Order: sequence, then structure tokens, then C-alpha cells
Amino acid sequence: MCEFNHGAHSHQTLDPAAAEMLEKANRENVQTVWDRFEQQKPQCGFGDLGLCCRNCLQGPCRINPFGEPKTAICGADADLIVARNLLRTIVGGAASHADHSYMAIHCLKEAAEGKAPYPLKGVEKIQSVAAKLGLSTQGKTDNELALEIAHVALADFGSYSDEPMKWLTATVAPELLETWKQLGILPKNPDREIRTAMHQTSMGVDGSPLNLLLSSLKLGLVDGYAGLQMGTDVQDILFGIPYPIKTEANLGVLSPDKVNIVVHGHMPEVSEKIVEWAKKLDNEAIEAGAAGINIAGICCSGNEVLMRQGIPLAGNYLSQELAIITGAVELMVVDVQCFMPSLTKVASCYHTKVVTTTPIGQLPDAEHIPFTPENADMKAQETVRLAIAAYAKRDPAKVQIPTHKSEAWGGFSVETIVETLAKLDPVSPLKPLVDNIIAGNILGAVGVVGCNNVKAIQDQQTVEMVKDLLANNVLVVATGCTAHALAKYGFLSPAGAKKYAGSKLLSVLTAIGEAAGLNEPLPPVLHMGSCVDNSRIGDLLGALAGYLSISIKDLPVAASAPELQHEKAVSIGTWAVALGVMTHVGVVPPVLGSPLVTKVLTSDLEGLTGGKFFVETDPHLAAEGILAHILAKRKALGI
Ligand code: NFS
Ligand code: SF4
Repeated sequence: MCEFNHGAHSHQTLDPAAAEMLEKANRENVQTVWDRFEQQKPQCGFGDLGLCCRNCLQGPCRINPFGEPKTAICGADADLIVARNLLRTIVGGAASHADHSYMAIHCLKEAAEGKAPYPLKGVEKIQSVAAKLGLSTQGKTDNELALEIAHVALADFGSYSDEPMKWLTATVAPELLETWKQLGILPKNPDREIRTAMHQTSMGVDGSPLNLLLSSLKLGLVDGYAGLQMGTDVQDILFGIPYPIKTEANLGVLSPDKVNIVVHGHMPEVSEKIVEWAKKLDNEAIEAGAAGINIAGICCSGNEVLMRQGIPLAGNYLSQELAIITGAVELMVVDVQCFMPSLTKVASCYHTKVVTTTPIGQLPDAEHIPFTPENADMKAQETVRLAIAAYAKRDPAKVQIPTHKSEAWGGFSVETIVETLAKLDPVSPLKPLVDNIIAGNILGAVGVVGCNNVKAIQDQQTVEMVKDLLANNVLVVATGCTAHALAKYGFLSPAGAKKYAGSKLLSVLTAIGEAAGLNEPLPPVLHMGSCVDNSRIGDLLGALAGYLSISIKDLPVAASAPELQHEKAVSIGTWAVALGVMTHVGVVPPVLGSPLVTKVLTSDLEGLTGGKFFVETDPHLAAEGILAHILAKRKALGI
């Protein structure tokens, strides 16, 4: 396993901790994602352009962008193949998010029925979600109401009517609903939409690229409301609404003398229980000779437990193998999404145990500890004890923990943001924010979200672009692995405001920070959570548009995924453009093989929803494009 002979190539990361671990991997002959990327080069040009199809067994078919063949065996052309592939990508993302939220709903139902050991911590959220769904709250206990909420969510998944999803219609403004209705993209039962889209893209069904693109928008809405919105609402009810909390980020958060457990994946049902039992079993770790138990997070599980528990972040997507390469991780527990199948191979070079927890997310050489909502306490104890037992096998000669770590604040839910602003204006909390936007102290706002992608230098596009935006007084909110990236370089701290924010933005952040009693400015980048928590950004945009009586598409805002890799990032982006938000992507998606699809996504779409994609791999040009967009929106508003 640890016999990989590294060639002479440079590793692509901005992160000094990651670079240090990559050198260690070289010395110890451990293969990483960067090595495998090198081995894949050159990547297939047809695939890169979206021009290959394997949807039936006559294929694979490829279209030559420079000549013949122009049509595939069945007669499909470049536009059709690209549009079909894109829809399948978005289906993949929407299915991942919808399944994630379904698991959370199942947990909520079991918890509300008293069958699962999860006390409902988000009591205020029960009330606000019930109100949004139009449920009467009178005379009902929190548990009764939560159960009713779970049933409304499940009813969306079980609906056989042609009515649009309840969760969607209860969340968005009537004017947006009308736009989506006119376009024929209001989703019904999310499971049915996912099935229909798979059918639509199979051999010999839809031959219309434009019709497929409309379905892509519809599946973007499935992602947005059956995935993100439902997921966040339900998780807040289960685990509590996040409030600002201070922690640290980067591999330096691993402890030299404690049992290190890394939570990785996406489901707080698992990671919250690990955190709970790590605290309860701390003394067992001490008895085993360690100084206690230290938990750190990777990817969105990291964001979830950061937001609610202040657990530090070990690293983002590209750093997952590197955490194990420190030699200091006793156990990494994963659930679903974004964990590399390579983890067990890397772990085999060290003493690290990898634990899988869900029926659909297993790894052949991992320890499988199947979690359910009912058995979560038992399984979490088993997992934590496995980590404690592994501590004795730690090889001090192989331990090297980078010292790099930065202060980072997380937990900026919409509830928190509104509460903080209410300190400035209790009657109309959004007014100070909007007034500052109108006055130009805040030029606009950008949600910078998404992943790392081995095709880009880790964190670099994100960091460079965000620096430019902040210097131009644009407020940034972040989620997902992008939030980790920004955390590592101090953007999520008050000191980051002084370092990166333009003077006007800094004065606003300082005023809000002082009003909130922080004695320091707010961080210039507000960490709003995991990728499902992009719904929080949607909620904030909806609230701002509502306050101003305009549409989201008219706000001086944009979205950006500078280093996206996952199908989920594409489906989230599609939801954002359906909302009317211009969405930058810093890695070129496989659509360039179709001039038609490229034109619709980057231009024509604006006439339908107000949103569009903006593809730019250079971070400075990306920032320029976003700034130009914000200025144009400001001009249109007359501000
Ligand atoms: Ni989002 Fe979060 Fe990270 Fe990308 Fe993966 S963890 S759900 S998909 S890689 S940001
Ligand atoms: Fe080729 Fe058409 Fe079959 Fe796709 S569906 S593999 S393009 S024949």
C-alpha cells in the first residue's frame, strides 16, 4: 500500500499545512489524490466537453467537435448529448441532497415519536417552520408539532398528486413561484422528478436540448427545496439553530497527545452523536494514556459540528487524506458523500481506523458500524471506543502534525444575522444592512460556496477571488469546503476584517461588531454552514428582496463556486440561477461541446429567470466579472 513511487511533480496547493503533509506522503510513499490526478492525465477531451454518451449499449458514442462524426449511433448530436449529460449530473446532485434530507426527516420522525435518542434542540425552528408550512400550533407540544412537520416533509416524498412540492411553495415568494410556473419547472414529488429525469435522458426519449435544459432547472429546484431547504430546516429542528461560535481551522487543530477522531461526510445525525459520546467517554481515553479526546471535522460534517458545537475544522475535501497522513488520527468516521474510496488505503499506512456508518456508504477495508436513529448512542460509543483502542497503536515516529491553524468564526444562520442586526435597529433589523448597501458602504454580497477540485490549486482561486471582492467592499458569505478554505487563511475572523476588507466594508463590520458587543469587527466572510445550508443564503436573499419589494434577480448579489467538483455543486448552482442569481463557476463544467447549451446557460437563461452561469477560471477576472455584475444591478436599482 505504501509503496507509491512519487514522480517529480509539484503538488498543487496554497495551504502550507497541506504542502507539508504532501512532502510527508512523498517520504512515506503514500499515494494521494494529486498523484492519481497525474496518472489520469491527459483526461479525455470528449468527456471534458461533455461529448460522450454511454446511455445505451450501442455506445459509447463520441461527437467530434472539429469534424465527423457529428451524430451518434442513434442520431443524437452534440447539443443533445451535452444537455442529457448535464441533466444526469444535476439529477445526481439533487438525489444526493434529497436523500440526505430524507435521512434527516426519518431521524426527526423517530425522535419526535420518542424512538430515537435525539432531544429536539431547535425549539424556535419548530415554531418558524410550522408557521411557514401553515400548521396550527395551538395546544401542541414541541414533539407533536415536530412530528407533524416530519409528516409534511414525508408527504412531499410520497405525493402522487400533480401539485408542486409543499416545502417549495411554503418557502418562496409568490412572484418566483409564478416565474417557475410559467416555465413549467415547478417540481412535484422530488423522487418522481428524479425518476422522470432519468427516464427523460435514457436512450430514445427526449431529443430536445431545450426541453432537457428546462428539466435541469426543475431538478435544480428539487435540489434547492427537497435537499437544501428541507435538510437545513429539519437539521435545525433536531440539532438547534446555529449561533456564532469561535473555533480554529487547519490540520494544526489535531492534537499531539489526545485521541483524534475526525468526522467526515455530511450527516449531523452521526457526527453530533460522535461529539456527544467523545465528551462522555473522555475519561476512558485518559485511562488509556491519552490526554483526552479531540474531535475535528472534514468537509460538511465538519461544518455542521463547527456551527453548533464549535468543533474545529481539520480541512476541506482535498485535505481528507492528508489528515490521516499526519499519523495522528486514530479514527475517521464517514457517512455519505465526498469521502474518497482511497481513505482505507491511506489509513493502512498508519494506525488509523476508518469507520463507515450507512448502508449505502461502505468501503471494503473499513470497519462498518451501521448507525440508525434508534441505535445511534450505542454505535457512537462503539466508534469512540474503537478510536480509544487505536491510540495505543499510534507510532510516534510517524506523527507529524503541521502547526498551521487559524481562528475562525462560524454559525451565522439567518436567525443570528437578523438578531445581530436587530441590535442596531430592533424594529426593522434588515434596515441597517439595506441602508449600507444603498449608501454603497456594502457594494453588494456574494455567496462563495462549493468544493476543492484537484484540477485547481487547492484554495487558491477561492482565496484570490475573495480578496478582490472584499477589497472592493463586497460582503462575502460562505458554506461548504469553501468556508473551510477561507477559514484557513483568517477570512472568518475579526482580524480578517482588518486585513482584507475595504475601508467602507470594514467600518460597517466594525459598527455591527460593536453593536453586537464583540468589541471587534464581524468577520468579513460569514460562515453560513454546510452545503445544504446554502438554503440559508436563499432565505437571506428572499428576506432582503422582500424587504425592498423587489425580486432576488434585481439584488446586487452573485454566487460563486470557484473550485467545484461534485455533482451537488452543479445542482446547487442550477438552483441559484433558477432563483435569479448570477452564478460563477471557476472550473469549466463539461458543456462546452455544445454551443447551444453553453449559450443558454451563460446568456439566454437570464431572460427566463434573471440568473445565468458565468464561467471564469482566473480568480481576478472572476472577481472583475462579479463586480461588474453587481455594479450593473446597482445601476438598474438607481443606487
Ligand atoms: Ni459540498 Fe459538502 Fe465539500 Fe463539495 Fe463535498 S463536502 S456538500 S460537495 S467537496 S463542498
Ligand atoms: Fe450512443 Fe445514442 Fe446510445 Fe448514447 S443513447 S450511447 S448517443 S446510441
